[in-house]
Amino acid sequence: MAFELPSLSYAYDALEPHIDARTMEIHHSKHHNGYTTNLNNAIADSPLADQSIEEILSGLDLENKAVRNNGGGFYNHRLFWQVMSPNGGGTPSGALAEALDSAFGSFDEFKTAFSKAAATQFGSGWAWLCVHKGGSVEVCGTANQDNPLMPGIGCEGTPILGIDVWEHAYYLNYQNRRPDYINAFFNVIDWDKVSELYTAGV
Ligand code: MN3
Repeated sequence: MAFELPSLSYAYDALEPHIDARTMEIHHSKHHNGYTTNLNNAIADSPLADQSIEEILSGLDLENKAVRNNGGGFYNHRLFWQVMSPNGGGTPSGALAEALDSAFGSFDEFKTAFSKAAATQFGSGWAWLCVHKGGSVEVCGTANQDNPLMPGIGCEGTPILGIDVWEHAYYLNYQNRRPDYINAFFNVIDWDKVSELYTAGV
């Protein structure tokens, strides 16, 4: 089964003014579509073609650059679209809120740590909030299309929130002002979805 570009559950302009429609359209229909096509080409006629994306990434040979870059790109963007919503923003509640308080002291301190990871990722990459078995959470960053599912990447757990800090994610609207984009991202985070992923990953 080939992987398919997932459709968004909202329109390209639904996240405005925080993320503009043109950026969303290019990001989804060109960038994510490209990763999906290239992933399928990279795994065709190999044993990987029968695996889930989670299995492919957790068992990845990091020297397999085609699968590392495109499998990462496929998975990372799929998560990215899911954790944003036109009805997003605010703060989480319940078990996730408690886990953030436990790890960081408060939601605001979590936001500072996550924003710092996103802002200080040199060049292209992602910042993540991950859950570990048992329920603890951590913030980390990865380069390019790497993610915490990949073995030995220096960042562990299951990603439940991720922000794309490649310039293609914000340059049309924010140019070099990555911190403004990161701040705006907090206005579209779907904490209900992140909580659902937290519960599934505990
Ligand atoms: Mn991207």
